[in-house]
Amino acid sequence: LSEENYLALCRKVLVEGTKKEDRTNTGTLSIFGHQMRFDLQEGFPLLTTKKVPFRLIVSELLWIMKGDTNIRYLLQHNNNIWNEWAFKNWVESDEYDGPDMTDFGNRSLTDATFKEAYDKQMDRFKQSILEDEDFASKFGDLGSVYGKQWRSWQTTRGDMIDQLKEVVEAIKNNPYSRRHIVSAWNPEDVPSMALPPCHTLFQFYVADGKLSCQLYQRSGDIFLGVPFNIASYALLTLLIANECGLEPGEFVHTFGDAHIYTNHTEQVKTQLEREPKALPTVSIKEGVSLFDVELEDITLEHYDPHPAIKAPVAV
Ligand code: UFP
Repeated sequence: LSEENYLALCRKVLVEGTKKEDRTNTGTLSIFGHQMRFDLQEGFPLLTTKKVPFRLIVSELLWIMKGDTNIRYLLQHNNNIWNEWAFKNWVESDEYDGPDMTDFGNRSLTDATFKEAYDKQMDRFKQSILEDEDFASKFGDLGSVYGKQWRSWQTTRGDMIDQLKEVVEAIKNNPYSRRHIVSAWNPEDVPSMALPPCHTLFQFYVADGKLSCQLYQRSGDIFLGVPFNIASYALLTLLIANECGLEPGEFVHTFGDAHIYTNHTEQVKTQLEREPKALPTVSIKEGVSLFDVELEDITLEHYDPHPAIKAPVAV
């Protein structure tokens, strides 16, 4: 079972990981350089040893594929995973008139009174993004995130490159090329980004009528981020294979710094005690094109995971 590859990574990092300080001051166990392979013919690699919320993965991926960088679309689909990054723009702006929100990520984890005030401001923020278009364009936009780099990479000539569209054309017209690459890492933008892309670059490969994808992830939060990331790139591979008339092959997941946050180790151990089950399947509505696909065109079937496991996010 390919889920074993993920569980093996967890075990390896618990045993061999080096204690390493990190940007978030949480502390991690970390290794450098690792690779997992998922055979997409075996099933869809959504972990079964804990429940992973598939609908959030789909709406985030479609958002990126549309080239959208504003959290409004995500909120309209009840997806809150990027909220904190936009919220930060607002609370640090002149327009913000609420209580002080400095270091809201850490404080909301440790201070219950602050958490209450934070939740209230966050609700206000979400409401304004959804109801007020001007507010949304001012504070909902995350700038040079994945949607921008995949669909409208800014060149020095002043025009844009649609990397996703170009790679799909290349897979169709010249499948055996060794240059099917999309890069999210734009060195010009990195210094001004709150969160430089974790998914630095990915490459496609066609052989025997199958499309494979390899991702280079520079930094992976093994417990919280990575299960999402596996499913997201597996889904991207399925969608592109479907568009190009190919069968899905493998998803190869390569890491730079793969780490378990020290406040996730108990959760990881709980997960490791569980027995993986058969993987679910994902089906895409017949005849729908890659650039028109909507949430309701993608269906997850036979997903019967162990229960979700909660853990604090390091911000
Ligand atoms: N992270 C992931 N996957 C993601 C994502 C973030 O694992 O898709 F957006 C984690 C990796 C790391 C943190 O723990 O978020 C980013 O911090 P840094 O930029 O310091 O690597």
